[in-house]
Amino acid sequence: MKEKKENVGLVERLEQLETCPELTLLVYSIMKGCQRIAGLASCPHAEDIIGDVGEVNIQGEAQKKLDVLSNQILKDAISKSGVVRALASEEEESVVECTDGAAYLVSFDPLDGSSNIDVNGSIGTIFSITSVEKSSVLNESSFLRSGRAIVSAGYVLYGASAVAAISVGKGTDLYSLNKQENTFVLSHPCIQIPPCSNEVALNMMNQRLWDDGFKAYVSDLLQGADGPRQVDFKMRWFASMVGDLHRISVRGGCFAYPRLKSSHGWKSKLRILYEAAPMAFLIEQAGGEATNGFESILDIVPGNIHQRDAVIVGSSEEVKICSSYIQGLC
Ligand code: AHM
Ligand code: MG
Repeated sequence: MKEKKENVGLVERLEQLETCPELTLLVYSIMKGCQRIAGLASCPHAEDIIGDVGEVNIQGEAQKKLDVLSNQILKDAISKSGVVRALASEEEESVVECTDGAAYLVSFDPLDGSSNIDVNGSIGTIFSITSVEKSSVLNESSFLRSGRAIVSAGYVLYGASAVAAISVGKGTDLYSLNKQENTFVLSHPCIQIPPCSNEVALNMMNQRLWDDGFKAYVSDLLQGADGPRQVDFKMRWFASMVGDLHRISVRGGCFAYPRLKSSHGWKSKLRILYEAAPMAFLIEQAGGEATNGFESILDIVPGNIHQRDAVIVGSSEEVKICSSYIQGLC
């Protein structure tokens, strides 16, 4: 991974990448909102921030106070930028219209991994941006495009320190938040995820619900050096996609949240628009791969804004191997 030579701020880096001014303004506005969330996340004992709101969101999940606050902060930051036609959030039932005739749509998960809020664990924000015809009619279907339409995506991890990954389609850069100056500075330009890794991120407690292909993949991983893979694997699971994908961005690995058997057929946990597609964009821009086991995440066109799918993402060779098992080829 290349180390930075001098302090390069977010806007300067976006200008280096010849990003158009409106998109630079939008990414900057989102990151300003994330800086506010980072401030809130770093004072976890404040009573008005920790705990449940007592409401359930559109996903059927109990909303945390920090979920609600983060959603409002990002809605404000995005709509005040003046360059966004509408936004879709994991915490909002329907799309929210912003500025008439503006050029961009933003989809985001304001605070992913919210089960970690109360325990000071990894949490993060995920976003993606697409362009929209200024004169087109705006409705939910404006958001229902494949991930190939993404022009920029990013995540911010509110961990031991706040770090971010951002791509405007010219590689993926890592940033860290300089708390003294309250700005994101470039830490690692154009990261490249190693194609192979012996670290996997998955929730073993779902084993009984996996399909046979994924069961066979994990069974071979568990045999380590004594099995067909001939190498010992390590498991890492933050229960925070941003935390797990940041580790993978830095040193490689494979994150897998496969589909699970339920009484209503197969179901998946992660949302295409807010989690899977932005992460797939960032990881592909860094040389990794992302699939639902059968097709590239970036080729999937969601049927509604909250649609979910299986996600296998990370080091390219390991993602390919995992997909082969899911397809019954191993
Ligand atoms: P959330 O958006 O409700 O926080 O759920 C998404 C999170 C991911 O960050 C994480 O990878 C996964 O859910 C963890 O799921 P589980 O609790 O089933 O291990
Ligand atoms: Mg989420």
